[in-house]
Amino acid sequence: MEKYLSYSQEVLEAKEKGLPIVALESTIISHGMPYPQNVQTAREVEEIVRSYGAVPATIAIIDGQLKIGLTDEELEMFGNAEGVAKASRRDLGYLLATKKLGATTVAATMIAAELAGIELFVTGGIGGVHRGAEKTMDISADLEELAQTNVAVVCAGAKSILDIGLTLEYLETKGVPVVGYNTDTLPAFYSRESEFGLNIKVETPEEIADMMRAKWDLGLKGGAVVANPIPVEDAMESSFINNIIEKALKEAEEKGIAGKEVTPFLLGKVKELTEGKSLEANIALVKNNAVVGSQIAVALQKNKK
Ligand code: PSU
Ligand code: MN
Repeated sequence: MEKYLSYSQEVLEAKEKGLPIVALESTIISHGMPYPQNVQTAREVEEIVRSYGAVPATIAIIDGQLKIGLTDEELEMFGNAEGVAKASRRDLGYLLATKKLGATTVAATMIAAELAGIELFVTGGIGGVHRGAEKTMDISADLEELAQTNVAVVCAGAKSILDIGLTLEYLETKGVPVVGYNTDTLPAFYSRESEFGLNIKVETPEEIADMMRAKWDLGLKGGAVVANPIPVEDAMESSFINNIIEKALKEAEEKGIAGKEVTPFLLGKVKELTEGKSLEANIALVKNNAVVGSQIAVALQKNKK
């Protein structure tokens, strides 16, 4: 297994010294944001992680290896490359064997993080149950991963390109805790609230670290969704953004978009229809998640015993 994993110098040292590490995904870089904002955001997020006393590990598939931590050159190359494959659980073996470039989704990043011994992962939004899934069966592999892989995922909730209610039902069935960070409802990514209440609300990073430790000490497999609302000053009006999402969904249906293309198509359409406003919100919420995630990683390192 070791031959498929490759650590950056910074992450290697962090592992040796027992420093807290924060995993970061790369689908958001290749499929979620345009160049050069993607690379710039990735760098800024890494800086935020460092400023909170943790070490960033951006994860991607390059040259037949799962890279745990990218160098500046790798990040620049990756963020600018054409035809990077979106890599979820099912794609890992193929992409490693063929040495193609792969951008790890939430599911694949969780797998890599667990293999690397990293307990915390920061992203923007998770995949989930798509609207109309009762017909299309489009349910993100992210949800199954959350049920079986031991990594806590900090996000800004789920976009309403998904069926948020069904996503929560699925997670409940699979025994995945969904924790509101200072919120009673699941945030809807661009906006701070949704109509869906949560069972667990916590106010400090330490509480999250302690609940994860208790869960894992019991041998209960899987991660958790830590839902951290977008900052007030960056949030978008929910009726405005939902209108746009409706338009994007309609166009996806008319064009017959299916499979792994659905999420990138919808994200791209939303960006286009908001004239870039959604991109600004997206960048702001990822940075905000990095702040909270780094603090949780520090607390997890402390309670590791
Ligand atoms: N949701 C977002 N932003 C994203 C994604 C989801 O708000 O960038 C990306 C993540 O990488 C996630 C993936 O893991 O899309 C889910 O894709 P799918 O629905 O095909 O499983
Ligand atoms: Mn899907």
